[in-house]
Amino acid sequence: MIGAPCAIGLGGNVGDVAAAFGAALAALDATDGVRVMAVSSLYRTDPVGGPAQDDYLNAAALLACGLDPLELLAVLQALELDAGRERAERWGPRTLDLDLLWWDDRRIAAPGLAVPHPRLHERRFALEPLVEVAPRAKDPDGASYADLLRDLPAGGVARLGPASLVYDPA
Ligand code: A4P
Ligand code: MG
Repeated sequence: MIGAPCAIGLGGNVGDVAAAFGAALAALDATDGVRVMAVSSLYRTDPVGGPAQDDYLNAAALLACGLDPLELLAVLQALELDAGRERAERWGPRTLDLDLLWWDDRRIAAPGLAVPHPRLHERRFALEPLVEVAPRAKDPDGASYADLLRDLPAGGVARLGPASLVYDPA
């Protein structure tokens, strides 16, 4: 399959988040022009920002994408809606957050889409799974995400188990 290497971050803290991750990745892999190439371990992470809230689960996936970035964002947002729809009223709006973290060597500043994700470099919960699936990825200025991760304070992110906890296509 021909497509640009890019990576998404998956997050959530309401409902069966691991199941939502698996369903979203299966749907992505079944989308024309998108292939899931690698999936990270599952991480339990301290919430960053926002109100007092439960711990998150986070993961990342490396994709090969023949869509353009705004088309992929639309797919991601539709999958967020699918995941949130069932319990939206009782549990609040978000069981699943799908962020486009990185797109090869591209920097994108479009209405509604900033790539690399503007807060990626400061968030261990996003960088750690990203580096797992794309260990040589660099930001468009040439800074290695593995190096940026090493410079972040430790803590707040615990690896729960292997990628098969996130997505097991077998
Ligand atoms: N948008 C712009 N660029 C992007 C991108 N690269 N990927 C726009 C995805 N969306 C992008 O997103 C708000 C708008 O961002 C969208 O309309 C889209 O056009 P949203 O998903 O509706 O809202 P959000 O995610 O709550 O907003 P925001 O500001 O993106 O929040 P973050 O930065 O995603 O943070 N703590 C832990 N431990 N783990 C987490 O996963 N996540 C958040 C959310 C906070 N704390 C967390 C975690
Ligand atoms: Mg988001």
